[in-house]
Amino acid sequence: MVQASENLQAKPDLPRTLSVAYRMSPPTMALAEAGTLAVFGFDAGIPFSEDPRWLRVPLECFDAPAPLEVWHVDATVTCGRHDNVRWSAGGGWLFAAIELDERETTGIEGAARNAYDELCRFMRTRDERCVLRIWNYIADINLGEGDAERYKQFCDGRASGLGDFFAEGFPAATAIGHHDSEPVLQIYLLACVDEGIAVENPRQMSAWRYPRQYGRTSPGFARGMLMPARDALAISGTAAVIGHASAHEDDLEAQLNETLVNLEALLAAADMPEGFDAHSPLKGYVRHASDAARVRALLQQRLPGVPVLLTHGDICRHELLVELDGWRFR
Ligand code: 3EB
Repeated sequence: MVQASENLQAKPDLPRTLSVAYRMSPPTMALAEAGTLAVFGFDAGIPFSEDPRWLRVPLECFDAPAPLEVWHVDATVTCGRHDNVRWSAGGGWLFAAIELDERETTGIEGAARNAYDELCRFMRTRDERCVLRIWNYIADINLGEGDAERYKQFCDGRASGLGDFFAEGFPAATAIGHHDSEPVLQIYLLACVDEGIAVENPRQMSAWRYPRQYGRTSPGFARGMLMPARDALAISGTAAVIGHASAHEDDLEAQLNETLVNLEALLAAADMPEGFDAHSPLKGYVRHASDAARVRALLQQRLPGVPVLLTHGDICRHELLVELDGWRFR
């Protein structure tokens, strides 16, 4: 997608973006603060809370103790539940999450269809109808061969549950495999009353144009999404994909370097300043736990001072060993 460059300039009249940060504090403290839209825990042992703004993400964190991810808005936040959807909203922003157990929905395709169908029905009740960013965490993502691989079944179910909901353009997204003991599909999203701008990566084919070899249904996501005020870029799951092909099979360091080149190209396409800083929370997904220390060392060298939450997750193509996503704030 080519954007007129004036579209990318800051729009100070629109609501400032929410803030996203990693913090070492108890979830109850983060939830008690004014303006907390959502709090994410990455440590399997974190105690459960009934607050709809609290979400335990089913990924092990390589940092112990794991930090929390906290989303803040400059407004009063309300929250609630709507069937299987939990949500919170304030200042024009909306967080919504759904978790469906595949054992109750005949597998991953049905779970994805039902989850997206329910999320879309919920979104149609809200004023915050512009979905900017989605995260998908899927059990056993690479199980199965060819079109039967579970990630591809997920893509089929996602497309069928969405129908034409994203006919005007896809949000930024991540789809990662988790290793939780329960086969639960977890999806959460960020939406706003105002539209963002989808950004594509000039080094990568747009995912919705991927050729048939990657599955019956092309994955529907944008490489990045500029927030409505153009003050932050939400970065989709980014790996060593050039054009549509995976690069550097079996070479962790080369894949990570290629991913960083892809991220810089995306920042440039979004007219964001180059590089990352202390206010650019990134997340790393590492396929093999034995690679975590190497990934951390390489990232500390290449992105010094940048907060990176490193998790154990499977990338949706079996040959990919590492993926990054996150935020660049202007
Ligand atoms: C890629 O570049 C890696 O299916 O929503 C990245 C981000 C990937 C999102 C998705 C998939 C998705 O194709 C895979």
